[in-house]
Amino acid sequence: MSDIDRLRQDFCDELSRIASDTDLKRAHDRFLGRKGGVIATLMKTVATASPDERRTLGQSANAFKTEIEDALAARQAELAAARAPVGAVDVTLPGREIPLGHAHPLTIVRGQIEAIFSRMGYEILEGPEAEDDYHNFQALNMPPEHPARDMQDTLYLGRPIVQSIAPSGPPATLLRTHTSAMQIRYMEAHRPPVRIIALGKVFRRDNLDLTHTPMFSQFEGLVVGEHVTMADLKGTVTAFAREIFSPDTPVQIRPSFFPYTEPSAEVYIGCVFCAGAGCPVCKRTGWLEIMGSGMVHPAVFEAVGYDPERYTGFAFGTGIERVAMLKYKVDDIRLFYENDLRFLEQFPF
Ligand code: 2NL
Repeated sequence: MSDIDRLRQDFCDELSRIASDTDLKRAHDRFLGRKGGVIATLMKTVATASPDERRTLGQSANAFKTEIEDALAARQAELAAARAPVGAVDVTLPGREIPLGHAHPLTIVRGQIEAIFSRMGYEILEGPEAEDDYHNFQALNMPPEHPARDMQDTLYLGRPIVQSIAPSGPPATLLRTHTSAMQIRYMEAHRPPVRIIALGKVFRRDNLDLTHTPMFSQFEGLVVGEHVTMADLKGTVTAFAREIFSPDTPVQIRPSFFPYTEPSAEVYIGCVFCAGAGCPVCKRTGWLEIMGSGMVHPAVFEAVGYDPERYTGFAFGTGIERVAMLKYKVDDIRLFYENDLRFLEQFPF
């Protein structure tokens, strides 16, 4: 009899700890399990008791069993009542994080370039990637035999390079080697004043290395008016460099040569890696070239029907990758095209 009282106390403790269906099953198995359960074991003891004890003991054991069954059933009903209905929203759960995508680093830099020149009053141009020989080369003072054409190896579509040697027949189409053709087409269609920026992909027969890809992006600016000078060119490229890099970026221009500008100039900024102290990237010079520029060659104005006696203008151009590499200190241009998320996820910063 005292054994049953002890087991009842045990059961009461277990019952008070039931908080889930798993707890409920564990208690059920422990007390009502057919093999080795508390009640099953108790019943075996009853069977071995003396005949006069067996009756009362049996009654108590059966009563205890019913007690357990009722208590577990009641607890099960309580748990079911407390459970949220199927499909209910648990408003206490933390929210699920939604991973946000973001722009490619070249898209970010391109957007910044567009914003800077839009604020300066420039119109933004886009145009076809397939061009003809005339707009890509000839109108830019690069006639068929001009040695400057060797500066860029061109990707031709359809008809081969023979076109430039045999100018009769349909014009050769090619993948534009610079964004200048868009500016030529704009000048053909508009009278001065001109203040435009042309951006887009350009294509060259280059092999892949740390600084070259056969396709890259360029931006070019062009300003034409009646009193445009080299001072305007220097002020514009300086303002651009200080906006895209930092307000205290040192800027320098040096003489250069391009067939479509005279005079021509290269634009340099103080090395972003060593702040001008000299390092392997700037080859110990403290300066990095960021773009080409110059005063528009009179032959270009002639080609688009502008009077070179009346109008002057300046132009500049560079790779968007080059700007992005200097801005974000990226040492390999191929990273922009490999779609490696470990690289891409670092932008913007
Ligand atoms: C470059 C790119 C430059 C230009 C681009 C230009 C465009 C027209 C007329 C005159 Cl429509 N010039 N663009 C001028 C100078 C430099 O930089 O050739 N880098 C090697």
